[in-house]
Amino acid sequence: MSAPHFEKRRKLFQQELAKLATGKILIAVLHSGTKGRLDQFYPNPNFYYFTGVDVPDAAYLVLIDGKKISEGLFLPPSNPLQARWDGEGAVSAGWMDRTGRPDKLRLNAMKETGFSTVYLNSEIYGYLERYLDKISDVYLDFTSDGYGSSEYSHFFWQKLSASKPFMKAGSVKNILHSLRHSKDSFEIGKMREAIAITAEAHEKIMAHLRPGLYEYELQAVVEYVFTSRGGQQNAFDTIIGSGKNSTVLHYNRNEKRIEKGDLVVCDIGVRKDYYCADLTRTYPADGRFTKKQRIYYDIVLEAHDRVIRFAKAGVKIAEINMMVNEFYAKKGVDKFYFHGTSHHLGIEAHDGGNLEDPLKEGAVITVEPGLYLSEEEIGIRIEDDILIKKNGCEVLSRALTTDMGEIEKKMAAPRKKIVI
Ligand SMILES: [Mn+2]
Repeated sequence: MSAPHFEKRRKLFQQELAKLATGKILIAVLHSGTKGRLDQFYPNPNFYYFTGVDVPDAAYLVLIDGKKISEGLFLPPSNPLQARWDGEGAVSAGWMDRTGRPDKLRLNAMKETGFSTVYLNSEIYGYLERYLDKISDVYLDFTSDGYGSSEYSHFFWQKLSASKPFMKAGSVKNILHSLRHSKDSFEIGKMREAIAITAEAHEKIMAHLRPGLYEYELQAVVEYVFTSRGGQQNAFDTIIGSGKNSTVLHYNRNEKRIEKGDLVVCDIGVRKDYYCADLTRTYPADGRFTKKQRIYYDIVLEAHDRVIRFAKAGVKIAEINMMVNEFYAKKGVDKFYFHGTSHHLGIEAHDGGNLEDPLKEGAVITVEPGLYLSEEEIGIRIEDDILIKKNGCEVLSRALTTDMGEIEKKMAAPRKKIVI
């Protein structure tokens, strides 16, 4: 946890909420989510973005009361019995003695998180009781896109609205999208790390790929790299689609034997220190592209390069999509393309954001045109991650080649055996 980053973000969030309050009393609550019994816990991205706290059953509350803005972090209690199963959480609520002195656990939580107000999670309703009669609006995280589940917010709302039927619920979705749109240098640094690991996994694919391997064997190579470089988890399920499967956008069964002549679409990404990479390359199984594959690869690569020349602050993702569609139409291949070209990338593999909002400096988006000819078993997608700048963009994944000649050169090397 690096408290200053998170505190700065919270201040901006509070300023936006204060605008919404227009003099009324308003509260906003974000939840970290719950942990499935045998699942790895992963915090709700919005909650994490503002707190840096990675524990289940926690909440972040903001109360706007005129000029007065208060915030609180609600944490689970320390539970030694549970800790024998799940380990002790990074922080827990601890308690205050009767004179209002925090104990060791609470002091630790305050120090680690940078919050001066830490409560026990079960105190949240009691805290709200004091204001319930005066609050008219409750803002909750009803975003359902991406990783964050809004389940907890719905539950919370049900409970609140049962006792206060006239209360209005609002969603913090738009505020979150706009705050998370531009990445700061800390975030971009993290994404560079995730991208470097993911690019390395692509290099390993180019060293191992040959006909006769199963798609899952390449998946294992990829995820070996991710895990052994300290990745937390996959940013999304690894996609290794060969032959016909290369034409299925989110194919992730990875169970087919790779045959001679197949194209292999590899759409992969690691999550490292909470930040994601998302990189796709398309490789020929036997190291040489066929004539026909080259024709379509060239078209996809040209679409990809055009977007990279076009992208800069002020451009909308909707305009990028349109540009690619028009280019494909001119080439007569638009019927083989049926997805968007770009999405935001960050704490989530698909960060939220409106396609019609002009991109700002510091936004990180993917560029991933493709073409999918299912009858010919030709699926091609080339995806890079770019950082939007004032007058252009930086390709964060530039080190990973998109060039057919380069790919063939690398794949001409003797094939590495998968031995672990
Ligand atoms: Mn993508």
